[in-house]
Amino acid sequence: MIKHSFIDENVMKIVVGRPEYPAPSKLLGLPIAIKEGAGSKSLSIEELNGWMRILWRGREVTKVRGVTHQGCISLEITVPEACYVYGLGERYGEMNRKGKKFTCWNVDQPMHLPLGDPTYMCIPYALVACPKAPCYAILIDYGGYMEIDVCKENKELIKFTAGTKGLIAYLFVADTVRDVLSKYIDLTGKLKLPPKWALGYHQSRYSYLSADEVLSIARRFRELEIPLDAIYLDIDYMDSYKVFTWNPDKFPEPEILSKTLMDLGVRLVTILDVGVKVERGYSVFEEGIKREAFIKSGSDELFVGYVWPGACVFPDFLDDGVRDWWADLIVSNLLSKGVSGVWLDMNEPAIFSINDNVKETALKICECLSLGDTDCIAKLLREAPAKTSTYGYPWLGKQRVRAYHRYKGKSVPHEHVHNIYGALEVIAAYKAFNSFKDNVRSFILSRTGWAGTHSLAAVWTGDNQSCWEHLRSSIPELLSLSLSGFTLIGADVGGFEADTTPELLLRWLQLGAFYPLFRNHSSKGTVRQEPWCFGMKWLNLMREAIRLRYSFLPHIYVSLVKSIRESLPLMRPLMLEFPDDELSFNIENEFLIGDSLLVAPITEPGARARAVYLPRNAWANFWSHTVEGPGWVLANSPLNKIPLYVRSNSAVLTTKAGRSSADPWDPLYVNAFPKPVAEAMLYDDDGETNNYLRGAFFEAVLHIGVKNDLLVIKSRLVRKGYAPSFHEVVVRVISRPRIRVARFNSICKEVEIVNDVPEVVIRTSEIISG
Ligand code: MIG
Repeated sequence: MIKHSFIDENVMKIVVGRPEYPAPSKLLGLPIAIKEGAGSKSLSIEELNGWMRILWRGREVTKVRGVTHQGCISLEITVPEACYVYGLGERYGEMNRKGKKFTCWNVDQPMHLPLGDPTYMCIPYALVACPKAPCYAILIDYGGYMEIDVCKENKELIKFTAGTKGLIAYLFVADTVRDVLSKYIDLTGKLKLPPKWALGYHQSRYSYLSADEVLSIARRFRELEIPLDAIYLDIDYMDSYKVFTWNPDKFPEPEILSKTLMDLGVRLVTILDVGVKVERGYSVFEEGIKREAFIKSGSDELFVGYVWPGACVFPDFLDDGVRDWWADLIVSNLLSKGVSGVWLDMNEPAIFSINDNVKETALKICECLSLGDTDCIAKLLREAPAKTSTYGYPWLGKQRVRAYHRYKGKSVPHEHVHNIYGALEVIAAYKAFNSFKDNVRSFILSRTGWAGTHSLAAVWTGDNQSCWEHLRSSIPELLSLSLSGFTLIGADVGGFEADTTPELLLRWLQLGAFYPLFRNHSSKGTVRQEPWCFGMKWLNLMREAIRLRYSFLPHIYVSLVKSIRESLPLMRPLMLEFPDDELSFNIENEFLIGDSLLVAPITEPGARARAVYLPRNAWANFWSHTVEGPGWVLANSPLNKIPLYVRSNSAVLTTKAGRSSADPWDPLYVNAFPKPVAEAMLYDDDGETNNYLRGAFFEAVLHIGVKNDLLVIKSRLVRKGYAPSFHEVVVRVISRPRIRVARFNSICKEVEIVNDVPEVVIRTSEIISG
């Protein structure tokens, strides 16, 4: 009933029952799927009354067993009472999942909160963080419908239940939660470094309706000197919502549009849906039929569902050949027209309806949606025949469907692979980028995925609303994604549905300035959310918020490079850095970017201050330069400020905001808080190609120490394979010590005191020459 083998020192594979369907790890080509057979000195197992006890260096970590019942199997794993359970992919509510039951079935989730379960991206993965070591994580290698009871039925048990005869699980064990997560990321896929522009500010709207409108938006950003790196085209750029087409009247010359934008320093990102319109003469449909590329509902019959274009068929991404075909379509219709990034939507897959008896409703839903009339959708859904769903909701995606994939000549029912459909599309998109220009970094934004999608794509949290609650809840939602291995993540800044207000948008821009992915997006029929829509006062404040992002770009980029090297996420819950401080396990309205910058956003209207928990450490307030913490402090936050803190013995890199991510970081400010010694990693590369993999990057480390009134800075050059964009490095000791004399590599340096902060200027050439 239960078998095991070791993957490496920290990881074991457990099989309960007899698995029937191809494992996602294989289908997705995750590193863990090909690593097998090694032994472990630290892990061992023992049998105990039908349980498999798992020991880490002789000490029990957890117990696992499989239980079958009525065509289902449950894999049960014990959790000590003192531990927290995080993860499960994208989820709403508190980060600690204990005491609740969840569903794994990727859907279009318009409910968002608080009862929104399941969500767009469910990953059957739980991270068990214990204040006292060891910690562990489990990934169930199954892509179908699953229910996860996290210590609800039994407070010391997680139960994964699926409608199949067997399950494969991977168990990751280590002394710290950081090591567990890092091991998990290593074995499910390390992130490929994205282009620098992916970290800039992105402007989106459902939809900018013509090439002229897009250009006027881009020009407005430049005129008003608001930095911008990308503009998104939502579904209306297509001809009748047919994928891989361009509307001949509104977007007649995509190459010219993308070229004109590029000249302004702005990239174009286009949406791509998965439904292919059933229409004779439409080449994507015709070609797909010839290739037998679509999901079937019976032996000859095609599976048909209703989405934007009306009746649609769906590419069968389980098949390699179909993925290659999709990749070719992305190349020839998007990338070769000058599109820089692709935005994969509706790939759960989300389908409005499949049943014939609700066909009419589905078509009406499409109509209401394209008019942006949400009340009409709500009404239709209320009135929709209840029969549309086996799993409880009329919203498709939760329906039990008669749909079949083809894998290695065999038919695989959709319900056993549903949750990896989007992840497979991401693989196709990645392939497109690689085959188009293999040395250029890719940018893929996907709404869904599975374990490992974090290595190839960014994800956003789907259709939130313009309300303070969704601003606030985006933080635990994103941190939960971080703890599930994702690094490039963001929520729609300003809120997607409903009407934003200037204060909400401003506070969201200040928060979004520290999301790894910073995108303003809003729906049809809602108040416009471009930064200039609320008058001069707000424009100035919003511009300042977006510039804040650009001044922190060096910190964000360099921290991203470090995070990738360490297989850790960029946006971190406090607990990941301060596991010895148990209060930090429950803090959900603050986070760290990298290991040194603490961000405490304002999440309420009218607030001009907030309580901030500063975990076990001293912190330098980035704005006032006072040294604070550990413990609770009151942070001032007038409308133009978001509370930020620099961790002791570390440094945060900033620069002057330019107009896009392509502007040089010159000078580069090293905001250090040595107590007594801070270390700063300096890094730069071309931001666009993969040449950094072959050594084309600059890297150096600064040691910044304070001894009485002496500031000692030492540099160590790690690599000079690229000429960095900064010529001058300004070291600022932001904890305001009294410094009179400074030395850089034993050369005397002048100290300038600016607002009580001692500053020392170093030429990059001095660092290079050592
Ligand atoms: O059913 O393409 O989450 O970002 O603007 C809605 C239109 C379809 C959902 C995405 C949203 C996008 C919208 N899409």
